[in-house]
Amino acid sequence: MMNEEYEMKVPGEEFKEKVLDIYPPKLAKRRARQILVNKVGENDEVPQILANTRTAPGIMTMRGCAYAGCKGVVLGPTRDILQITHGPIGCGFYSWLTRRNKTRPETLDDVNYMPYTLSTDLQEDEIVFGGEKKLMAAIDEAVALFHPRAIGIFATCPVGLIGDDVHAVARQAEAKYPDINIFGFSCEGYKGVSQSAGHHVANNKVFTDVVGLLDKPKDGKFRVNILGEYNIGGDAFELERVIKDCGLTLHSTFSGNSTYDEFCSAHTADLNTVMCHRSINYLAEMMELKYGIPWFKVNFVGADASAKSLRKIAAFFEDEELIARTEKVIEAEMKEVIKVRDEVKARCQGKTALLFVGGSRAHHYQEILKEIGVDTIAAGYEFAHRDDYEGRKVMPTITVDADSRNIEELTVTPDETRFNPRISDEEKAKREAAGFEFSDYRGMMPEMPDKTLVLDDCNHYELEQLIEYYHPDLVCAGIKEKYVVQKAGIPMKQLHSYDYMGPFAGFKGAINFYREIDRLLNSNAFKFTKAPWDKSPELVATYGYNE
Ligand code: CFM
Repeated sequence: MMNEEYEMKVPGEEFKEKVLDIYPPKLAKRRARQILVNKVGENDEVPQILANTRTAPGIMTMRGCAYAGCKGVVLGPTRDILQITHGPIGCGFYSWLTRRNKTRPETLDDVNYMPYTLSTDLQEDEIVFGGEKKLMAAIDEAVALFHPRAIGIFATCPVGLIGDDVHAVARQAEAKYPDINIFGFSCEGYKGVSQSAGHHVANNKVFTDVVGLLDKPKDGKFRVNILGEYNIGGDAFELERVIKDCGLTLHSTFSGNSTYDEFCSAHTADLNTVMCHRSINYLAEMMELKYGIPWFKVNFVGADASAKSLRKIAAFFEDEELIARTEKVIEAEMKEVIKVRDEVKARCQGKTALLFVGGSRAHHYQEILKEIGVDTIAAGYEFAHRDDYEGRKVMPTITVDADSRNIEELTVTPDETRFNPRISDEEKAKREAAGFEFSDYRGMMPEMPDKTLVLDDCNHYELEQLIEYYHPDLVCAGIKEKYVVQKAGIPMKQLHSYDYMGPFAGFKGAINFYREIDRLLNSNAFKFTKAPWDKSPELVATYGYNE
């Protein structure tokens, strides 16, 4: 007799049932809305996912905190804004370059604060009696040592809990040092459910206190900003090279290899291209409203995606010479890419991967893996919102809850003197009708095959279950996952810091990535690993929880 139940079940559904089984009923019900078997409709409709909500206490989440999203992610890669962490020393120390965001000052005399980490090193005394004085003293000390032009102050959890006001201290400090732009970020770790809240806090402050301070455009006919590119492992260096070759001027990168002046004058560029929409779509949107700069989504992970993005930028400017030059660059770069790709693909074709990364890479890296024949069978974001999964078009239908209401939504109006729409509404509408997409992104799920598994805020228990169930050839995630995966005998690539490698963006980056994945997939090293649980018995327990 046929086992009907078995015959009917899609593997993803079966996995989901199995994994939810261990949770208490209430949590299982919630997780059931965060673990989905993908299904894409004709117009990109996908199942609705529950995202950007609190992780259940006790779960070993892969997420980080709002402070990490603000200080570590968005502001961290600028080299000449002096950044002071107001809090215990650990917060500053662990946000100090572990993400491998690089920078390259133009001359040896140029300011670079990135090799330093500055913290107020809060102690019990300040937790009891307040830390504002210590913060002011830290600013005095930093000014005397470094003479910076701009200082950012970042609040951590305890600072918020005891009620220190980083903004008030910033104002006092500015009165004392009128030549220095001093601004605070309310990015206490608990401010939101993940890093994502910190991105938004950072975007708001950079927009109100930095962008627009310097009306000085860079030279060049086609001036482009890249938003959401953080120069991990040198990604921005590779993009700078290619963009220059095409004949474009890179005005400002937010924030890989960037400077304060580039932020201040970013509003003078002709176009905003958005790489990681999750972390910075707010700034793109606000700059369009205030200054009239249009934006669209690009992706420089993968050689084909890079070529597509460059073509889109060239098409935007409608300049024959630029278009021809861009095509030439793509043609020249793709020669080596295709050579390596073919060689690597022959060895990697048909392998499978699981991808769990922040808020855009779990999507972007599926494309580059596909280029060498590696299929992503399950993927998820740590902290993305529904639009990152389902497409920007669902944004108006996203419910705002108490946690997201925590973050200020700025009301932005056109700048009285500097609002200058780079293209008129009619022109924009005309181009959109012809298929050119502005202010949009498609989301991860519409680009994943049916029956693949999508998990929001995947945790360590679920990752272990996934490995056991799917036996993937490769897992891509972060440092907290790395050693568990390797102990299971599976190669693991960190897609946050790239471990020790990079760049992975652009054409040369794609070649680096193909080669790295080839080495990981086709070396037997991890199969020889004996995990501790293979050597000694594992303790098993069940929740003593009853509804
Ligand atoms: Fe954007 Fe990022 Fe990402 Fe992100 Fe990040 Fe990162 Fe990331 Mo780690 S900004 S959302 S908060 S692409 S640090 S460079 S790798 S989780 S997927």
